[in-house]
Amino acid sequence: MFHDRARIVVRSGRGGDGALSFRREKYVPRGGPDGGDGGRGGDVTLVADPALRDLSSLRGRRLFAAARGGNGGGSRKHGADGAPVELAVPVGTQVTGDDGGLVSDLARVGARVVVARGGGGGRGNARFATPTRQTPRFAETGMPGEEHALELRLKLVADAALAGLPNAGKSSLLRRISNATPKVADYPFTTLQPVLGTVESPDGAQLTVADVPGLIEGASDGVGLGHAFLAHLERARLLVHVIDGSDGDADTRFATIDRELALYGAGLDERPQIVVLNKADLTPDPAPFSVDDARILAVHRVSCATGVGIQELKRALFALCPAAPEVGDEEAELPEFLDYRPAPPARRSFRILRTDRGFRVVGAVPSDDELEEALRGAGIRRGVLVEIGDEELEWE
Ligand SMILES: Nc1nc2c(ncn2[C@@H]2O[C@H](COP(=O)(O)OP(=O)(O)OP(=O)(O)O)[C@@H](O)[C@H]2O)c(=O)[nH]1
Ligand SMILES: [Mg+2]
Repeated sequence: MFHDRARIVVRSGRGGDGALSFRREKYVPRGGPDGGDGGRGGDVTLVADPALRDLSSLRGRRLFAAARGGNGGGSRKHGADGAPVELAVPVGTQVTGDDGGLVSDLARVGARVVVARGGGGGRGNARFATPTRQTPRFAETGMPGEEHALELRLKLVADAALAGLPNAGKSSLLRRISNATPKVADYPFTTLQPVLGTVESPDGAQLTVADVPGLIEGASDGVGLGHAFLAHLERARLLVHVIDGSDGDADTRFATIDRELALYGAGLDERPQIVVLNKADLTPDPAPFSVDDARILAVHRVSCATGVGIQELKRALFALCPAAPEVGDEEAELPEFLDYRPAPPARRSFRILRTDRGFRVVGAVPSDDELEEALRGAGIRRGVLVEIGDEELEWE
């Protein structure tokens, strides 16, 4: 099975706590503060890996959690950073967050995005020593990690994509022009999952072409295989509309597919097209194709069975496929090729310090709920003292 969707939960590590510690040496009655800092919590990062075909490797598991940072220790010992988690996803994976908004689009090989940022480590009390405060009796606790529910959706990245009715000969064409060997058979819906092929020109240029399942009238209402797989056409800059041209019905077939492209949306009905009238071997004298449309850059009559017209079509593909946007040309790339938007680091308007009596809260606390969550995260227990401003409370 080809899985182009997955739902996962990612959780970054909490930062380790800073240590509250004083130097103890023989014959030194009152050593200075020497509590080290806590380590950073681990991040969860997605990386676009060209070796992956689809999202099936993420489907067995739901939660991906990075490790928490280690606590600081005495003698200014720093806690270890929490081990990060790196998840490989196929190139073309789009990530949507809890609120349904696009978080990131890993459209290029090696693109990375941090989807859950590890919490910062707390500072140990050694860092709070000043000439006027030589024995700071507090240390910061670590910052919390983040947890997000994400939906991953693969949209294949191809230069061109084949579209057409079942049995038109799309897979036969991909076999003819590329290194891919999708299944071909004389019944509709032979192709059940998208296949990518690489087409090479004599001078060494390459184009990737996607073959997707056939579309039929009503696909937008779920007829046939539906049209969800048209997501794999969204990034293609050129559509190759394959039509069985062996009888006089090519114009009607063109219109049927065109309607489905428009109903799907995402601008598919505005893409430039090459129309391929296939199965030329079956009719020596075919009816003309008479659709006149500015999107149609060229019409080619071919036979995937005999190879007639295939070389000319390949040349046209290289000549007519619109150039890829330049890497770094943000205006051309965004929003379609957006591939990195870092999640903002967790920020808080207050901090929680560990003291030798319990906890102390400093800064502006937005709500009781938030404070409670933060104190729980810092490991508070029943009966422990919490100082907030001049107030002293006992945790229940
Ligand atoms: N005579 C002839 N038959 C062809 C030609 N191209 C494809 N076919 C046949 O048409 C049938 C369908 O071909 P496919 O390539 O599987 O068609 P498809 O468009 O990929 O079909 P789906 O995957 O079902 O959407 C097969 O039996 C092919 O052998 C051609 O140029 N001439
Ligand atoms: Mg096919």
